Order: sequence, then structure tokens, then C-alpha cells
Amino acid sequence: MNDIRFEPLRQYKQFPLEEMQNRAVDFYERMQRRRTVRHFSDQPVPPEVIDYCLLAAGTAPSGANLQPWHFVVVSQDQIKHKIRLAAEEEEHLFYSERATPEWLEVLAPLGTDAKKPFLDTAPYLIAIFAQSYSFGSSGSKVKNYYVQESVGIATGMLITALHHCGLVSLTHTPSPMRFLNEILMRPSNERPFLLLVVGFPATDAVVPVISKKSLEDIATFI
Ligand code: IYR
Repeated sequence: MNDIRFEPLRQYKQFPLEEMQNRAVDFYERMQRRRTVRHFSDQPVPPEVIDYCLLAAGTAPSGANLQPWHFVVVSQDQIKHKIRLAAEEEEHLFYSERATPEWLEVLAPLGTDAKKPFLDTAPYLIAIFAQSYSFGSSGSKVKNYYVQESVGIATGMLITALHHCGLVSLTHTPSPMRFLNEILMRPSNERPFLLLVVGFPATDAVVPVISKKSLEDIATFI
């Protein structure tokens, strides 16, 4: 029989209504300032900041609390360069052959191309892996549930934590990215989910002029 244990919800904190409203507005304004950045400075980032952001990501809810994620934090120049070469090879094929004209058309306003110099410049590349299954204590396979959802939520929390610390990030998805398993020596139960490029923006960084949908466009209240 499973030994189910419960404890009181000790850490929950309710705010007075006015403070709650202020917090909602403040958080929205903070998140509105987040931009995906493609021009990075090589200024180093304190490693403890990355550790805490990863710990924050690791608090994410997950299917059956199985936490089906693994983060590989790459800071070694040699490994970053290997990733750049492999990613640029895939991206070159993407932009010249694989992407449909419709896809290239929606990408055009972002000004992206097959060159990925930020993979060398940024101080950290965080490769996020999704574990379709894990290994139990006896080495047996344990199936994970809602893997995409769980890893997506943890990734969103990581991006939010980094932004909260004053860092910028780029969600990079070279496709396919199986080469990350080989370069980073990850086992076959792990599938690369996303490559997050992390650091400070270059002093001359620019971002495309874009807008976000309105509340009316993203939500229905009934
Ligand atoms: N993976 C390519 C293409 C790309 C695709 C989407 I959808 C984007 O929002 C951005 C880029 C690249 O990284 O250039």
C-alpha cells in the first residue's frame, strides 16, 4: 500500500485585496518588459544566479510530480562552439530547404537567419531535455506523464526567473536538435526540448518592433 502523507499548507500567503491588485499590475508590467534577445554580450553571469533560476524552474508542477526535465548548463567555450556548428548546419538546411514559404513569411519580421553567433557569445546555453521515461531505483523504466506540458511550464518559469534577475534569454529551437544528445552526452530517454541562450544583452542590441495580443484577443470571460 502507498503511504500517503499530507501536511498543512504552511507557506501559503494571502494578500490584502489592494496589495493583490497592485501585485497583479506590477507583475504584468515586469513581464511586459521581457523581450527575446538575439544580440548577447559576453559579460559573465554569476553562476549562483543560474543555479537559483534552475531551482525556481524545478518548482514547476508536473504530471504526477515526476519532474521529467533535465537542464544542461553549458558555459565552456569549446562545447558552445560545437553546439553552434551543429545548430548552424541544421539551420542552414531549414532556411534553404526545409521551411515552407509560409513559415519563412511569418519569420521574416524577426530578421532571423541561419547564422547563430550568440551560441558562442552568450555566457550560458541551457539545453532543456524532456524525459519521456525515467529510471526507478532498481533501474526499471518509469513512464512519465504530460511530459511536454510539464517541461513547457518549467521552461516558462525558468525564462520568467531569468528575466526577474535582469538577464535576457532566447528560446532557440534548431530543428532537429538530436545533436544535443550527442554533444552533451545525454541518454536516449531524454529528448531535447529547447536550447535557452542566456546572458546580458549586447550594448547595441536591437529587437524587432512587435506587439502582443490584447486581453480581449487572448481571453474569453463567460
Ligand atoms: N529555428 C529557426 C527558425 C525559427 C523558427 C521560429 I517558429 C521562430 O520563432 C524563430 C526562429 C531559428 O532559430 O532561426
